[in-house]
Amino acid sequence: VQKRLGLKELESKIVTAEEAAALISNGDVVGMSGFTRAGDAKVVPMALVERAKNEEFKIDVYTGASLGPEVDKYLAEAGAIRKRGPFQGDAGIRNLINSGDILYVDAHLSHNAELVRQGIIGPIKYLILEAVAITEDGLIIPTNSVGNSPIFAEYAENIIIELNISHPEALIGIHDIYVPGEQGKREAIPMTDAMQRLGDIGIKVDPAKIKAIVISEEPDAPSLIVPPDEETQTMANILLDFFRDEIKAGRLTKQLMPLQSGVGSVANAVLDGFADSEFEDLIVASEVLQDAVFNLIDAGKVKFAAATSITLTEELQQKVYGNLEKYADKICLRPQEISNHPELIRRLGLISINTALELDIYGNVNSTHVSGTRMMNGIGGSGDFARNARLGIFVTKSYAKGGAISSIVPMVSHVDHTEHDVDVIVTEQGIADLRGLAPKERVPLIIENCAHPDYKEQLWDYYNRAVEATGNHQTPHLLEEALSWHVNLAKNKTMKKEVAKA
Ligand code: 0RQ
Repeated sequence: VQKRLGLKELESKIVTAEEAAALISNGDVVGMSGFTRAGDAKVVPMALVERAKNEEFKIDVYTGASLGPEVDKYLAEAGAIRKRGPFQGDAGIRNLINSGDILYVDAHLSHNAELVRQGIIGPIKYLILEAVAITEDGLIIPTNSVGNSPIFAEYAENIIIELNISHPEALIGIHDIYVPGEQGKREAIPMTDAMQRLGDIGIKVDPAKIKAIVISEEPDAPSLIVPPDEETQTMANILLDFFRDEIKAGRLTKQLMPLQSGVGSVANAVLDGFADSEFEDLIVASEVLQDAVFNLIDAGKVKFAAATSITLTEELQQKVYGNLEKYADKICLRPQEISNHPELIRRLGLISINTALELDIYGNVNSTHVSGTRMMNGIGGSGDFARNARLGIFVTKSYAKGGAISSIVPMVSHVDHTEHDVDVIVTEQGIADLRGLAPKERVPLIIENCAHPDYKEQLWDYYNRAVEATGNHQTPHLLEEALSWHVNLAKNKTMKKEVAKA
């Protein structure tokens, strides 16, 4: 502890988790560190769970992104969360959001910091921030995520530090904390290369704001991705072939452009596909570094990887955190405002790969709402990247729930990424390159290349009748039927219907 707490005047602030939790009041807006189950505040939230069992206690919780079970399961299920933002990914809190017990603000992850600056999120009474160390000059060194912690730390009235001594000291030096100033007075973000460092190794805070320090040894909950299967492998191969064609066309080189890949099993599998490829000197400029990125560093394919969090399975946690020195000069963790900044995504020319739940015959994508109403996880950073990337790619299997659901529908039941933000779609069936195409040019590519064979005829039937009924409008739809596939699913547990043969 002595070694990790450089600023000696703070030693008197060391308290138990219960004492720290007692500082927070019913009704407070609380910021917490953590991004995709990495770098979460853990022990103080668990002490809040105990409080909520014995007294009326509800707070608003804002984080970087999804947290592990301490907050997004136990604190939620204790009834202690009134409002949650900007992202979650746990069945516990998801169920409470969808039963109306918790309000959920699902937002672009790069937008949060601006909302804090404007006071829309706030006033933040407390920030609970997991740190690996506090330096002599008072810099707070976050653990394996940065997320929104720098902006929360700037605006929070009070800060509680969870000094987690189980995280390796080798984390010190991998963060790059740069916080843009007020809009209107702000300089251009001085990054022209994804490997550049811009800021400090830690978060500068006024030590007077630090009201408590709790020593913790709680590990992060491991990530839950499942390994690649035959279909995700096929999707990876399709995507690699697409990149090869782009190289032939002179639009990309073997180094590609900086890669962003979303969370989840499919996105991880697609990245894994690079391991046996000819691509090299790849740079990852993403928001989450999952297992695949470290495997690609080991395979000599990735030369640098920047993000705002490192989220690993148990197996990879041991391998990476046990040998962090080996990766230290190849990785960098930034605030999510920077990793997801539209200015940088556009300037650096990112290739972004994110996952859809469903998409429609014109290329609109739903990544968040099952059948239009039930929240899955949230938009996360997928919108930050898709809209601003050089190449916005969406991947999904062509079907879900054993084939009862077609991931390609006449009209998406909720729109996260509009047709204007979607360049390329990949399913295990094939690829649709939509760039430069008008809506009616996209339809045959999406249906023929991407839809599951069981649903192709049904999609054509819808489209052909829509063209006829509208007199060939720009974007033909049968409004009374556009969502009928979802209605059929709700009633009959399948999207399949008998199609009258033309
Ligand atoms: O449910 O496990 O109960 O069967 O959705 O689907 O195919 O396992 O895919 O794990 O990659 O998650 C979009 C949710 C995909 C995720 C989403 C069901 C399916 C399964 C999961 P079961 P898969 P993944 C960076 C970027 C938005 C945020 C984002 C996500 C479950 O990738 O949240 O991209 N993305 N952030 O059966 C009903 C459909 C369905 C369906 C799949 N059409 N209808 N259920 N499922 N398609 C990270 C951050 O921003 C932090």
